[in-house]
Amino acid sequence: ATGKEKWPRGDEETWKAGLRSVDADVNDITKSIVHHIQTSLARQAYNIDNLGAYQATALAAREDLIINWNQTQMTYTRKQPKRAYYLSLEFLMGRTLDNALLNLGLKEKFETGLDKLGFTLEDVLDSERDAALGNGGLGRLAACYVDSGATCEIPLWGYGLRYHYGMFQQLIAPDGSQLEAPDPWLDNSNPWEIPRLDVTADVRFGGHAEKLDKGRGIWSGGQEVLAVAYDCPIPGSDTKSTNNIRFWSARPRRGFDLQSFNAGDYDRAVETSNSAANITNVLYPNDNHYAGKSLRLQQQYFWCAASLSDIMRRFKNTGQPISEFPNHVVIQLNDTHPTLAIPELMRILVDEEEVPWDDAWQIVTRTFAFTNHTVLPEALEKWPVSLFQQLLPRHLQIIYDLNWTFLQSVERKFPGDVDKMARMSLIEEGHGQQIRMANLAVLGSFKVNGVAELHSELVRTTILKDFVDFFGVDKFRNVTNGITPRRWLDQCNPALSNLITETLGSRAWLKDLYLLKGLLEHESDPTFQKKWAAAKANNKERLAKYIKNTLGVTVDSKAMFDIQVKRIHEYKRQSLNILGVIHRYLTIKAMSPEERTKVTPRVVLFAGKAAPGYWMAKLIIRLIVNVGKVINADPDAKGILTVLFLPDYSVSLAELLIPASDISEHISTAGTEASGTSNMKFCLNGGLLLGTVDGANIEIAEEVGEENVFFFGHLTPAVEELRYQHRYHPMPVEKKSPALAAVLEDIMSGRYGDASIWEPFVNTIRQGDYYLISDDFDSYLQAQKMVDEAYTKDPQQWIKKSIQTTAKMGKFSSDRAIMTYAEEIWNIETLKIN
Ligand code: B1H
Repeated sequence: ATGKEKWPRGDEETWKAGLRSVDADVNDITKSIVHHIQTSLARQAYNIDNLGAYQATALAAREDLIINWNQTQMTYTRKQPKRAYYLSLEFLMGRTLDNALLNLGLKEKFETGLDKLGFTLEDVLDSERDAALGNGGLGRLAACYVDSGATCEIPLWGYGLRYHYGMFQQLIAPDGSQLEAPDPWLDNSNPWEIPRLDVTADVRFGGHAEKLDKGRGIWSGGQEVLAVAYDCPIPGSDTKSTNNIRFWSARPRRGFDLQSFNAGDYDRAVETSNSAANITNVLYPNDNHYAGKSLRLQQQYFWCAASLSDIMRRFKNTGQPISEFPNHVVIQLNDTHPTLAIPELMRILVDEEEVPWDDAWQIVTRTFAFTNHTVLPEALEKWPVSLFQQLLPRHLQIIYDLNWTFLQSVERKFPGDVDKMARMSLIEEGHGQQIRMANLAVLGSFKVNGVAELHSELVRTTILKDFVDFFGVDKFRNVTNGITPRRWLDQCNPALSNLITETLGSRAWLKDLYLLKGLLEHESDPTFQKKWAAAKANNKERLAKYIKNTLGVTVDSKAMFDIQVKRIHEYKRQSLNILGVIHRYLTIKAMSPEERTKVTPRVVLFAGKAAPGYWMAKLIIRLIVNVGKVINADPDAKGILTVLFLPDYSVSLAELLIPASDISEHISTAGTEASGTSNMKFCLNGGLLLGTVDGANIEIAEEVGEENVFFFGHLTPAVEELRYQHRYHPMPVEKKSPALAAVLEDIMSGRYGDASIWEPFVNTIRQGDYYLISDDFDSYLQAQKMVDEAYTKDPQQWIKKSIQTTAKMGKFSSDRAIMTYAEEIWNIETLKIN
């Protein structure tokens, strides 16, 4: 017991004593917190709850951020460096307070200050809601990149949308199904945003477009929506450099449609105003999947148009001629979602700035760079031409004109290759034409990159091969993803971070992650090994406590923690994991009590959301939950196998789970996971990796040594051939993998609920098996066996592997990634803020 069970106390005496602290800095902090409670929150000083204390603490910390923010922006304005803009429809920020305090170097002082006022920092930090304006890896990557941009002192701003509702909250029904509830994250107000009600942009939708001479046009009529800016300061670590994400919020242009209002049609007037505000209402919850909704296209244009108008205004303030634009501005497109920025900049230059068409295209194609994040065909964005005609008629004209010139140049380079022309065209013909956003993004960008070596190679040789032939290979690069070690080690794993700092003698490794190599000197030191193991044990106990509090389940924190957390998707193969779990269960059931004592105890943890419309993914969740129920209730498995699905995966839950893993699973079908970034997070925290030869797993193995990872499964080049065989020469599962056949039979026996529930899932494997579960199953079991053996037979060797893994993860800092963008793509320099 800490003696703080009855906190927050917040009684008058504690507070008054707190305000008389001897440390002047701490005194300033307590004063500021109390000041914000009384004036900003308008609440009485005593008997404040943790939420109130959090809000006041955030407002106090925010002042330091804003001072640095102002200093940074002033320096940019004065020195006019080239700036980079990261356009992302998703920023999966998670919580901010802990990160802000750490980056400002004020965490300990705030902890003391809060303590003096009767609060624990831990409870206060826990009162913050996650900002979940993203789906998964792509959105979290954007958050890591702005962190690194500020830390590396790069003039980098993010542009996004201020959704009123973030990623839905996931609930698990009694029958194991996923339920979704809205995430009204702004309900308690957001202390980290600064409304800029004076920073606005008009965005037009609909109306009609007329062509003038020389490629110029006029777009008029339709409906105008107002974009209002909300700024979110992004502090660097141990630097004053503080960058910005500008989030746009939609407001009706005039509040009401005055004509209808005066005509007495109040309902209709309010309706238009509602439809405008709808644009930034909610984040689309699809990961790696294109849904083609009109409102989504409106979100994309609204955000691109507002951001470009803002960027253009800032550029014009420099007084430079428009031809200088690409020397001052570079725009990184986070996937194809912001591709409309390309025709929009063209429209601004040609129609509004009266730049000749060819000169305008020169400017555009020196401004944009494009990151592709997936090769899955179902994720490629293609918008119906009819929808463009209705919402963005002028952009449609521009795209047609660009396509006309482009296809002529393709014809000149590859005369008579009509198939190539058809594949490369910006327009897909068919029942109703569609605009191919990836083709447009490639055409309008000077560099295109994938997010891991294998993925970039697949981009060059498969989905964008024609474009490589046309533009030359130099345009197509790789920038392997990275993660910020501040949040993903220092903040989420204080036990390990402190041990590393103590061992290396400074915190410099947090800004130069290759310094972790210094840990290798100590890998064989038994005292160090013991401390290393103790940190992991501590994190496992912390997670076990959370599981007890939320699910009421006791897990043995001495067991091996085997974790798979990510969006639920067939290509990520949570199915393979749960089928393997059933195999393990059947094996245990077949054992004698004597044999069971020799089994390595395991806790298998799953978490992740399924897109609400992705039926099969939701069925897989249901299977995991129900398999867990049966196993956890079976005395035969007691103490050796526990299986849990933790609901409502989030950044904050990741921060709890990742430091607690002994082994984590990254087991996508080869060639499908572009990179993965949680694989990096687990390994940085000393968890070992069990995975396929896919995405960034490959580069992780290169760095930490293949002897430290557990690889299995077919390789990328085999996938196509296997799929062909499934189609034309199918082999029964019974023949291919008797082990898998037994598992499928067990599922269909009704043990986990009626067979009719699971039949559609089992059929995906028996018929077609697109994700190659049956091909990889035996190899997966083999790898799992090696994991068991390595963990049990030589625990000391396992600790050594864990140390080596962390020590060799230097490459995967997002600082390295962002510096690669700066140097190799953006041609931009760092700028020290004094
Ligand atoms: C990734 C997406 C994605 N790739 C469409 N593609 C979306 C596509 O809302 N949409 O329409 C949302 C997300 N997300 C992920 O990006 C990859 O699957 C990961 O492998 C990769 O690590 C991550 C970051 O590059």
